[in-house]
Amino acid sequence: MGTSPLWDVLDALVTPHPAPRTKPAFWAYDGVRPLLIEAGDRITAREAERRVLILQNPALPGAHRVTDTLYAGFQLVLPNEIAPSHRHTQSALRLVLESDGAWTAVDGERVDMADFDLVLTPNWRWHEHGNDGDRPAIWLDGLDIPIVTAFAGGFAEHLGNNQPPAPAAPGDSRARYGSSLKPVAGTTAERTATRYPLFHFPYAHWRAALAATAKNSEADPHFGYAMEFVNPVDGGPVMGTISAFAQMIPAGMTTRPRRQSGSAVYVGVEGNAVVKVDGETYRIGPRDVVAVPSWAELTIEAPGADVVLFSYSDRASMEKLDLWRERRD
Ligand code: GTQ
Repeated sequence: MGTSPLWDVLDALVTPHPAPRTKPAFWAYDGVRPLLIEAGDRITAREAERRVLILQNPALPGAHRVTDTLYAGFQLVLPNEIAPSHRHTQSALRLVLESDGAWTAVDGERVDMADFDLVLTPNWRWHEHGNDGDRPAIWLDGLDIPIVTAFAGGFAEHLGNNQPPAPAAPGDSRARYGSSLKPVAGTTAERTATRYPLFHFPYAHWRAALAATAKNSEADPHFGYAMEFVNPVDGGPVMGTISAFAQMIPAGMTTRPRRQSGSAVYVGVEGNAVVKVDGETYRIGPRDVVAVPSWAELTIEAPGADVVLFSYSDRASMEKLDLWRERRD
């Protein structure tokens, strides 16, 4: 009567270490790009609302997840198109892969998207995307959809008859929050409507920070050089559920094996890396994507030139729930 014996399933339910349902996986950008361009012939951004090819983890096809907890997709916006404004409780980040004139507007504030810029659309912020350039714009969407689904916490609205957000000056939030400064608490310039006021992290800035750090310190054996993108308001993760990182592995280095209970998605930015995930070996160049499930053993080698990677993970969620652990071998 609506019950079942625990003893048959206890070992499967309470495991000695994480037992992810997804597995290590790889997507070559050159393989997916032609499909995305073909999708551009078949459906408009407005019809699709978001013209995206979802990265399906091969262990869970149709589950719309790249790892157990994370979603990833390649989004295409063609010249003169607009992906219309909506908002949802799912938090999203975009790593720009190709753009010459694409933009995202968050609560009415536009930012231009340049290659490898990180753009956030945090929980419940209105966002639309457009392309004022002459070439297709493509970026990787990283969302917490499986996390929000697990909590049945999804809400969404289309702009429809809602009042559009008042237009804000382009770059305004970066001016207020993007220079290691923030408006003094309780003054009128403070953005109190959001806990995540900064949503644009230009590649030129984060790349320079990584280069300067690498110049002035020794590479860490498990990371090379790794930096976390932070919310300037509190120094914490960039969004409530998702953490984001930039990493450089200097030429010739192989990182020591490492595991973390968080799952992650890595994206190639510069150079060519040999990435090993639980015994699977992937060669990843710029714009290629690798899924690293929870507790998979990860090493990264830079056999030729310096390697630069972007990654995002569920660490922000897991730390809040006291579930995050790592092991460095
Ligand atoms: O751009 O708002 O890949 O809402 C999936 C859901 C992108 C978006 C996705 C979304 C978006």
